[in-house]
Amino acid sequence: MRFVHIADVHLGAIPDGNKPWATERARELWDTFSEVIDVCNEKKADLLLIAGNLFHRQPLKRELKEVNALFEKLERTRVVLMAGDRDYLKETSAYLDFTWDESVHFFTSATPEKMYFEDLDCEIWGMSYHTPTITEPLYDSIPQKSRKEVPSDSYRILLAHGGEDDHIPFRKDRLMEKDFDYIALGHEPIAQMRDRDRMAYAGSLEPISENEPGEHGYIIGEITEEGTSFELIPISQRQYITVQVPVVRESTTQTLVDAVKKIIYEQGDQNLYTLNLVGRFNPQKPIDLDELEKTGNIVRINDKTQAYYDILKIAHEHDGDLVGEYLEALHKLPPSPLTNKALYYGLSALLADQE
Ligand SMILES: [Mn+2]
Repeated sequence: MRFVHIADVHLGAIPDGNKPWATERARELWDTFSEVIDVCNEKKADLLLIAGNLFHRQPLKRELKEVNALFEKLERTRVVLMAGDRDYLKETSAYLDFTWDESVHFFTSATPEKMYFEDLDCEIWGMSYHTPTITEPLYDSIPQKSRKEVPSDSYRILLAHGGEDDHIPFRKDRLMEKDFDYIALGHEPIAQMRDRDRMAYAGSLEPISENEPGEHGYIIGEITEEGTSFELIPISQRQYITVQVPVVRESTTQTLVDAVKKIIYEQGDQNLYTLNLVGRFNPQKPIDLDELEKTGNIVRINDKTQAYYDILKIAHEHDGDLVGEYLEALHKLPPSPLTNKALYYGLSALLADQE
């Protein structure tokens, strides 16, 4: 039996809402989800498991219709889905009175229940969030596979979301003891998997913030008599990448713009970048961060630079005045990172004062 597992698709989100690429990103979430539907057909998947947060917020009826139209394209794949902490089933949720295509199976219960698919000889356990937080360890109540059940060799899958204090805490090893052939998890934004666990967090399908670096995609797997195997297939259209940009005394805004352009060229101009500026800048050549930000898809610039000062030259020029005395006082202290910080921060304050 072949399955595709996704989670945290976050349809309806507008990632980096104040950035020029936000609208495009919002659309890309839909496009990539649509690609997963094509993958299910190409790979002849039996199951598409969606482990919560298909939507980033309460879905609109029109959005459910759009999703359902995509599900209708599935040739043989059955969809099994649940509501997560973001698209939880509140009383007015559009999920509740929506009529899905017959290929779609939605867990609406607020506690774990099971579905059985006879043709696949597979039982699937799941539930939906009815509130944005759930502190009870609800998955603990799932019984172990009954040895008396006939056929006892049927496959067993769990579709689950959370795993931390406010979102249904559970211990992975305890869940594994319940004889699942695969546990399809959602909630963690970055994919996590260990083969021997037969469980995985798919991670968000497309990353929606700089806190979700690295590759994103869907998990494809197979359950056979021999066991379960699965892997993450990256499919996201963009990645968040953090780069260190060294700043030296000779650096100017233009040399940094050129350096960043090169990095973006090498690592992909579709990607979204956080720049960490490190090193020492020349106070005579301050870096124009606004100009640097225009270089590409820059999410954020963290300026961790310090001013560069020619200490000997300044000491000579300021012999006898306040700046000179400050340098002399610090010179008497044992060298340490703290002294060094005091030297640069103090100097920059005193020199600025003199201008
Ligand atoms: Mn979540």
